Amino acid sequence: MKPILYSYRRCPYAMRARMALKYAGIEVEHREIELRNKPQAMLLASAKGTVPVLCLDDAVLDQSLDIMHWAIEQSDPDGWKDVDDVIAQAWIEKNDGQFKTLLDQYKYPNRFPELDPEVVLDEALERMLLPMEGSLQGSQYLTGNRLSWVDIAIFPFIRQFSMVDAKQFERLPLPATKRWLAQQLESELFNAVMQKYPVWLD
Ligand SMILES: N[C@@H](CCC(=O)N[C@@H](CS)C(=O)NCC(=O)O)C(=O)O
Repeated sequence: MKPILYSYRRCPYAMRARMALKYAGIEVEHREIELRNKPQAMLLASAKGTVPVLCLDDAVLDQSLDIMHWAIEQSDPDGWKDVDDVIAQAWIEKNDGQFKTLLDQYKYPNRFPELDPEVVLDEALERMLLPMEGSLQGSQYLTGNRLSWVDIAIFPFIRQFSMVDAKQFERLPLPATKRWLAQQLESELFNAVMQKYPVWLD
């Protein structure tokens, strides 16, 4: 039986998992969910109620990074795994930690009336976007001159950031980051995982 993937099209965590699964050539039974109406079958598999969730014969993976790592353990045709673990971990912590918090603050200013949007943007620049820019000016990808799982894990979050206010993003001094982002946005892999599915119901 194929693994079952519970997913939500626009979720950046689900996107990174779908990209890794597709890259590894793993076919899944895709179950598109609504966050407001999660299927019981998904909650039975993983009570924490976040997507993505991958149900294997003998395990349930309910963290997007675990799904990515599992996928590239099965097959890694272009050497995504071939990275310095310390550097990889540092980027992931930056992204999934501080940057994700700032992204939510930037995206939903109404939920954070006490915060000054300009300060939020400055922090996002200082803590993530400018360090990324520095790195991407030195090499083509975040961990060197080859695409790795780290680029794929981070890309959906930068994409989301760039879409909050596209005009503002265009004005930011991030040429190398924009090149990196555009390359992923145009990739066959990304476009393949953005296909639309009807909502799956129990
Ligand atoms: N640490 C989790 C986070 C996943 C996550 O937070 N996903 C969001 C959607 S982007 C979610 O399912 N939220 C539950 C909800 O909104 O009810 C992972 O990496 O898989």
